[in-house]
Amino acid sequence: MLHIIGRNNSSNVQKVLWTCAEIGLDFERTDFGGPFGGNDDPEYRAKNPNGLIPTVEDGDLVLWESNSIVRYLAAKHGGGSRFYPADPGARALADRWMDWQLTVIWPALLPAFLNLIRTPEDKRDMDVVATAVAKANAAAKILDTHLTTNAYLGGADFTIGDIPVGVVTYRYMNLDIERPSLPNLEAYYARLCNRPGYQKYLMIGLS
Ligand SMILES: N[C@@H](CCC(=O)N[C@@H](CS)C(=O)NCC(=O)O)C(=O)O
Repeated sequence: MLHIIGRNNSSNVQKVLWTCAEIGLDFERTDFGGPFGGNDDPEYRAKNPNGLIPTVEDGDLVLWESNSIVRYLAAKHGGGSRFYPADPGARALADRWMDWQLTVIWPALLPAFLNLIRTPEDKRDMDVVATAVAKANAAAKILDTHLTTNAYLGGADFTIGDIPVGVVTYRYMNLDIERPSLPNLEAYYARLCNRPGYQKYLMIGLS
């Protein structure tokens, strides 16, 4: 059975948990990282030299990098389905949003998340938060525009492209920040909130 190593409030672990729910894959999970520690254990570093979570074990295969894990699980269990399109063009149109999540929207929002959720109030740097929110709002407008003509990021269907950005969308929508008017992104978020896997693994609050 697939073994997922990582605490369940980690955005990168949540990508993997939600993917398993979408493709109906059973797994076991071990709490790890954050308050659970273990990141620097030599045994863990041998599996994941970054010392970060998640790491997954699938038989003899040991894999890290959450988006690569999502692609692997989709290919193994959902290859050719609408979730992971076989057509290279259709796949790339979805896949690009996974890279965009890693390089654009999450680096923009992360400093706000860390300050507002993981830092005691008297130690927060609100200038850092303001800069992060401005960048995240700019990225969110790109999403909102894309969603004027697409129900999901890869087009009409829910795909792998929605997993990483959907995880960030939960954080963006639930942080106590000022957002511009984003009607298409709000409608998209409402669609995600109807998905059982999103309800189970994302809608658990921010911590
Ligand atoms: N690019 C990596 C980043 C992994 C990462 O930064 N994980 C964070 C949690 S979201 C982590 O391990 N933080 C230290 C910890 O939780 O102990 C991935 O996508 O898997």
